[in-house]
Amino acid sequence: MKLSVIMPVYNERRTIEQILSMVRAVPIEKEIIVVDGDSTDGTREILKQQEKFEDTKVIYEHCRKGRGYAQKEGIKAATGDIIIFQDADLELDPTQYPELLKPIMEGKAQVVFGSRFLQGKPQMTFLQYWGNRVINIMVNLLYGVHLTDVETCYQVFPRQAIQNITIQSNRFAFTVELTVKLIKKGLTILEIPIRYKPRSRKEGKKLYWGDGFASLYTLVKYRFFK
Ligand SMILES: Nc1nc2c(ncn2[C@@H]2O[C@H](COP(=O)(O)OP(=O)(O)OP(=O)(O)O)[C@@H](O)[C@H]2O)c(=O)[nH]1
Ligand SMILES: [Mg+2]
Repeated sequence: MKLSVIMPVYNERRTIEQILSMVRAVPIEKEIIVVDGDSTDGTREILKQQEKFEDTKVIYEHCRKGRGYAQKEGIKAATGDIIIFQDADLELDPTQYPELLKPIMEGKAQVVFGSRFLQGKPQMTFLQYWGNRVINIMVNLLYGVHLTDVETCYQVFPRQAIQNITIQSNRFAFTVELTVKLIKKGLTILEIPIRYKPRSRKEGKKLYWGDGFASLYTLVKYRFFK
């Protein structure tokens, strides 16, 4: 069983090395596919050094095309059996991978999501918290599921589960589009609590409120019009 860790990166020179070594330290057979969105802060130079590790492949985009686009490029290049996404910040801890993979390996779930809301309320801003809640409630209502975190970065699934799924979103709405398409395909999603340490915009967070609206539009569109 090989894991493909797909890591979209844009201007993360402060954390890229640390997160890569944290991912490498997880005792699982894996490949790491970093997709750089034409970073301008020195991240690319750091990535050039990181390519010396046999488990690390870097895709250098010619211009910034969005996190979702990078995730799609990563999926195309992946050769592992199971896929997980990893942001290049330190919001989520890779030591949680074994727990996330276990239900899939044991055949107890087809898809696993790490939920940031199953262990109490994370330290998010008001807007982030309610943005997440509203999108989540809408997915539950419109798609008849009982999920708590449809916007999580830790979406874990067998690579072949998305072979016939095409994702249109190139930005942050990728996550919710993938969620609703997995649901529409009839796959069951099991949630597992994860620890989450949100970072602020000052620390480099790139998600903004407009992405929340794009996600809402996406989840309504695929329920009624596609
Ligand atoms: N290649 C690429 N990576 C990007 C782009 N925009 C953001 N990223 C990366 O995507 C990851 C997520 O960005 P964040 O700003 O942390 O967003 P977030 O709020 O944590 O997003 P969620 O995990 O979905 O909640 C980070 O590693 C970013 O560097 C982009 O346009 N291209
Ligand atoms: Mg992040």
